[in-house]
Amino acid sequence: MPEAIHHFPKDFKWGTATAAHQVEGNNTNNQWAVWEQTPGNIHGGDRAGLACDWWRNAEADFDRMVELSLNAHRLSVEWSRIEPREGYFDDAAIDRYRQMLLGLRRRGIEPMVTLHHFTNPIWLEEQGAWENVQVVPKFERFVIHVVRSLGDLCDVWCTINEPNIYAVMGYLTDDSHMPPGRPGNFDLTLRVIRNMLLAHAAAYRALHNVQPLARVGLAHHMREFQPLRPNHVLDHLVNRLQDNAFNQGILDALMHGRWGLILGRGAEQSARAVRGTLDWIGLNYYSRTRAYFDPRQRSTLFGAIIDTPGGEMSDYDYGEIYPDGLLHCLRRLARFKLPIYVTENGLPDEDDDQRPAFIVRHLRVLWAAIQFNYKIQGYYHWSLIDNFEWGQGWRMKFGLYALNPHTQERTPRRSAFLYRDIAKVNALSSDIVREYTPELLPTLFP
Ligand code: IFM
Repeated sequence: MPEAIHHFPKDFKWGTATAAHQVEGNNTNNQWAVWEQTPGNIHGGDRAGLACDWWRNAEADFDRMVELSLNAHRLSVEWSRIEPREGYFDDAAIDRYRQMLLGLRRRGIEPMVTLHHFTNPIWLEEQGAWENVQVVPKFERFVIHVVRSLGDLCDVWCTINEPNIYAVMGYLTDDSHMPPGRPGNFDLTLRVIRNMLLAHAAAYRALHNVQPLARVGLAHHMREFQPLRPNHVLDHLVNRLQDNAFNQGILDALMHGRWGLILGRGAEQSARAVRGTLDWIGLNYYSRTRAYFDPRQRSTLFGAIIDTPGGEMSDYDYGEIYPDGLLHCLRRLARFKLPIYVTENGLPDEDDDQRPAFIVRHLRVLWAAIQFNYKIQGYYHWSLIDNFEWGQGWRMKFGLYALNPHTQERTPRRSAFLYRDIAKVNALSSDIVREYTPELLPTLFP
């Protein structure tokens, strides 16, 4: 049979994504380092510790990116290293990030730098961090310092990673896995998201003032929400509300400059400044969630969420594998008429028995979305290498490469070769599918 090929656009970015605290090692000056010390906060009592040792030698993993034929990488800078005390900026930290960015560029890998990915300097945490609107000028000052120091080496900036996850995991969910660990605070959750969006908007403007040609966006985590019981009117209603609070409210603020029905609850600041503050939009997509009506859940608008009963789950029930949801989310983002990056997509899968099909199925959906002329410019797989998965510690293995955190030894999983073969030819072909996921051939290339 002749080979059938789904080509991706010329100059498409094939990358991986990481975050500072999850890979750098020895980050001791942020709120996570404190949080990790309390028994019960992290699965198995794990700590980030040396992580993937990137502070000393990220370059060895940059070489691995080259081996995988990647041309992009999304990494984050650690605020608590760059501004360890309020108003004091550490040149040595900036120098290390300069080396990293140069290291990527010399290897032909375009860096995308995230400016906030879950971690706060301890001094900021002590001031209430994102609960306090005073964070906005503080973040802006930090961003100005970073772009002045690194702007010659980076054009693509991601201001904030997943405001909704940061807020929900820190302030809403009962089985809270994230600091400050204050579940059940719906109004505070909304306030934190709003402050993050206001800070994003201030950062957007600051970045452009310093670097007019900067391309600035934000990584929005979207889940596919569906009512648990398709014929249950109240499930539909709470599903809409949950989707609005988690997915759509942030998009409305960015597109229209208004908080909307739910995100606006108790808002003191206007959302007008947030409007139009994107040069691109990033999507972190992982899974589908079901919402249902539960009269006991007053604090979450009478909605509760679970995974689809009987759904195809990844390791440790991290989430349901649902590639079509990627298309649905991209469709919503396409309304911005802006370039879109899939800034994260992946799953925990230590033995790599699900990841090859996960990658192929999601990339097939991505290719289909491109055929609709959605302006998708790149895909960043989460992640290059197993890393410290926050409250889940080291047990969830998201890497194309397995890491032994004790010896720092890396071993490529089969998915690494699959992803390499796709990136190398900038296409998903029937030959690749036949080699790595033959079971998908009849459905993808009938
Ligand atoms: O590891 C995280 C990342 O920091 C943010 N997005 C989801 C990933 C996997 O859970």
